[in-house]
Amino acid sequence: MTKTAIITGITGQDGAYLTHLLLDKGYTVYGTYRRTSSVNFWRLNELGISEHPRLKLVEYDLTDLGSSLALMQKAQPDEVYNLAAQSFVGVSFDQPSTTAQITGIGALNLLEAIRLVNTKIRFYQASTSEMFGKVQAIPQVEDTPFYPRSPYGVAKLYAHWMTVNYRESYGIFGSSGILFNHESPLRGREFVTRKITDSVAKIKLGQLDCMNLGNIDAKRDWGFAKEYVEGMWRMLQADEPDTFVLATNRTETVRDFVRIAFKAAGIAVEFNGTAESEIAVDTATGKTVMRINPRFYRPAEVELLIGNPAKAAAKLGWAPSTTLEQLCQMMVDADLRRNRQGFSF
Ligand code: NDP
Ligand code: GDR
Repeated sequence: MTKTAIITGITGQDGAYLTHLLLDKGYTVYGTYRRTSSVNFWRLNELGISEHPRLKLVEYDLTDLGSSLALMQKAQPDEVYNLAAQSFVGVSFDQPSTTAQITGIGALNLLEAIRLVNTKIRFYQASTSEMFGKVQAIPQVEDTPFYPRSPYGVAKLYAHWMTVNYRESYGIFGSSGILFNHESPLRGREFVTRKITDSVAKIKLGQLDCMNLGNIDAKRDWGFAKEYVEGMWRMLQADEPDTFVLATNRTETVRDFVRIAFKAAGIAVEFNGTAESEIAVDTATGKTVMRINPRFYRPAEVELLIGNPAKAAAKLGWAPSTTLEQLCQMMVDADLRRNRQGFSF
């Protein structure tokens, strides 16, 4: 029998990849987007699925419990993937209340709707390595203590514990995926990897002289988003609901990512200076192609993330396979193509 799924946040990176995956598996997908004056489905268009006959696009506000109830009653889904969020850590410091409402209470509204409409609906919560924040162990695993360092991390932690609580209180199949950073050519340009690959492409094409970054000492565990949405799906096909880390178990600094991205465009760089005066110089031309701008520093930083996905490997058969160099090459190539065409979302 074919299944029906709701995916909240279909206009985002993961929403697009997960929709593609579920449509391929024969699902009917209700993809939610929020009302704005100009909705943007560029990611669904890039994947060629925006007009798919089994994709139903529905307007939905996840801060509204009534909207969540109506959605659940209308779609009668087998599975719900809650990907919608105010997902940008930097913005969460400027908009902490909005972030709490969308990223925290939004998940609760969906859980409440499942409790009231049909407790057999399976629920996936998009949890995050940002919940580990000021890390208490290296590498981080499912039972590493949490210590969030931003309003976003705190809101996500609330949603995570609500998922666990509804599992234990009402027997709802609620699984929480603690996903480490995952990137792709569909990543938003406000996030550091895509900001870097888009800037590298523009510098290569002579459309930009230099990029400005914040803390390039931060270390992240970066994987490929397309592989991570497969892990989300596997979590809801398991016999029992649970919490799983998805990560690559490799960590690099933002500085390393800059170097790898320039290399992917055929440009060698060297770094000079320290702290706020650090720059990256194109070794062939002597031009400065990256400088630090403290505007991009955060009030509190997550310095080091590295996750061990051994539990997901053992219980879900999930493992990442794309290396950081391959991922970066894919992103730089896509941004070169888009910027050559004068199009870059
Ligand atoms: P994106 O920022 O690309 O997408 C977020 C989605 O949420 C967008 O579709 C956005 O819609 C939607 N959204 C935001 N606010 C609202 C609202 N008020 N009502 C309805 N929808 C809203 O995120 P990703 O795809 O990268 O991430 C997916 C989820 O996974 C997020 O919850 C994120 O926090 C989490 N996560 C992501 C990781 C990553 O590395 N990518 C790692 C761990 C967790 P719109 O287009 O209108 O803004
Ligand atoms: P993150 O991703 O905060 O890890 O959250 P982001 O790419 O924004 O930052 C990663 C690291 O890079 C540093 N940095 C900069 N970041 C941005 N955005 N812009 C800059 O110019 C810049 N310079 C340095 C940051 O300080 C940080 O240390 C992402 C989001 O997708 C979350 O939703 C998700 O939960 C986590 O990943 C896992």
